Amino acid sequence: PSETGRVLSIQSHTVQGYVGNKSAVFPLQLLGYDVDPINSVQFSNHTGYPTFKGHVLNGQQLCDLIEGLSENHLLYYTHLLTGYIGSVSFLEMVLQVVERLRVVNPGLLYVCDPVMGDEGKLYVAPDLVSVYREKVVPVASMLTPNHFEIELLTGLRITSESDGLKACNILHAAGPSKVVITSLSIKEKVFLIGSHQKVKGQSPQQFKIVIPKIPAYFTGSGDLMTALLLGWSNIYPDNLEKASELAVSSLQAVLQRTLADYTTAGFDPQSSSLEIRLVQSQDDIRNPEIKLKAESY
Ligand code: PXL
Repeated sequence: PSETGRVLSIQSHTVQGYVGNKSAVFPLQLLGYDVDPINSVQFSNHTGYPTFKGHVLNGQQLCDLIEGLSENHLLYYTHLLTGYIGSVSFLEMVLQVVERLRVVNPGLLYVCDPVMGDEGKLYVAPDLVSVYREKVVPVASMLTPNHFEIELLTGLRITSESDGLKACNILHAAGPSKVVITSLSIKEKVFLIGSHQKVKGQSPQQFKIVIPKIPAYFTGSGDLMTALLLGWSNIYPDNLEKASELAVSSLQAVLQRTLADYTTAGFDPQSSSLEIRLVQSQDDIRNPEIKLKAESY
């Protein structure tokens, strides 16, 4: 394993519960990273609850924080991590942050979860889609879209595994050397598909992991997954298969514990989305047992 790193994580903060930075910072710290969180929003709770209160950081306020770090020569990071972003102006400022971080460290890796929607439904402003496609994809080092998001990014309708692989190739040609489709639903099955283009212009190494379906809905699980993929793919930089096996195995352990805890408490796991049991799962994050294996294409 190579040395671990310094991560700037620009994501949501919720007072209660685990989404955004609340589900990414602690796992990365457990894996040995220094993590500096910038909270893109501070809300009482995630937006899936009946109500929420709080404040949104705007692009200028993000710029102010970066300026403060820069003035004190504190802008050296090995990784930038972003998840849900609510407006074009904030996303445009993130693009400027990528540029500034790469002036300080040209080798900075940008790990981007292009959060736009799920299961055919867009849950961000439609004008974000073209900014992700045209400006973010070209500067990202690793992308972690879901099924719907990679369709939006590539314009391909994906109904087979080979469509998924083709979509990864399109993204590689546009920028990122690592693409992980975190969930692809094909004929009642769910797959993770990973693709690592080790040399620009050459064909990527591609693999799948079959993912067991869990009968519940979890909020923040995607944010955790991207953080784990960053964490493990930096520890095993030439082995995206192994990094993905570790990340998926950890995530499954967290979700299984969450489901078991809610069920034990007499709660119907179908009735609303579940807050992940992150703190209780630290052994599964630090030291996951690989239960799900990758199959190469
Ligand atoms: O997990 C994505 C996410 C990020 N940020 C906020 C959210 C959610 C999901 O509900 O509410 C504020």
